[in-house]
Amino acid sequence: CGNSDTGSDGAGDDGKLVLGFSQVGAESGWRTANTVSIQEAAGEAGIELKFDDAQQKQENQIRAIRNYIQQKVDVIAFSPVVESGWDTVLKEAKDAGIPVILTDRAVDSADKSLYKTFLGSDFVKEGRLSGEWLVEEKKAATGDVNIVELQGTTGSAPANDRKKGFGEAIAADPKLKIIASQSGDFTRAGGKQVMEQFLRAHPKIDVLFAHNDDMGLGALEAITAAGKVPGQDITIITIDAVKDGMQALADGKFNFIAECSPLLGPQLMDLAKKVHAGEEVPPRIETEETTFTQEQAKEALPNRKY
Ligand code: GYE
Repeated sequence: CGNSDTGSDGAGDDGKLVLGFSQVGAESGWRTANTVSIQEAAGEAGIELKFDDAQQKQENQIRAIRNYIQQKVDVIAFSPVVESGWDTVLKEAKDAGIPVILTDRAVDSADKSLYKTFLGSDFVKEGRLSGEWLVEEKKAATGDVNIVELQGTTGSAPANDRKKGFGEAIAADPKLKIIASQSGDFTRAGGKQVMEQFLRAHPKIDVLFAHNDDMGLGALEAITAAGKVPGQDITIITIDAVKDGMQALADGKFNFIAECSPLLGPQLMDLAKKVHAGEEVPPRIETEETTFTQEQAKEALPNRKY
């Protein structure tokens, strides 16, 4: 066709919409389920997916996005590992006329025109629901309730927001005290290692709040090795509700999980088609989620897909 001035129709050789996706990494069960959801949904939607795993490094994500711009893909989507530092590369995509969709995690850019929409969870709410459950659970406790916190990746939206929501909720009861808080980078190995340090430094730990299941699962090993009974000596709250987390909850090792759904693939493909067609999409699309107690985990577990 003679419309050479737009020049950016990246449609694949077979006319398929081409989506360049930059994934955070493979740090957790949540992330694995998220990647599978995106790959499967692309196949079902007839979208050609270019996929890059950034191994939890922002510089790798920026490089992947620049590659997608150079390849003139139709749409770019990514899950930003941290919140800050995206304006330059997002501006490059905008100047190239390639629409960008944020999935799962947000950026803190003041210029909202740098992306079309943000699809993902309300992380502040997940933290708040976790904190509210704890306030109720420890209502009758006498004396200080010592909490240790395993944070997600430093500077990431879910770590910042879950910390905030949890902190605001537990402020309702002054006996609930966070005595230590450190990043375990959303991994099992990180959770185990930091929990070992916490246990060495603090003889009385009543509660663990882990920003995801995987860090909580890693911490279980450290707690057991220290001769304590998880779920009894230490109350454990996590976020995500992936299968291994739900199993630990049903087994009585965890006490509460706030769900965070990784199944964003189908909605993402739908949005990619819409923004490519120049249709308006809502600036924010929130994932629907619930929470689980031990009893609820036992019921839900047999049908849990991921
Ligand atoms: O909770 C954690 C993962 O960004 C919501 O990243 C996601 C988080 C999820 O590593 O398990």
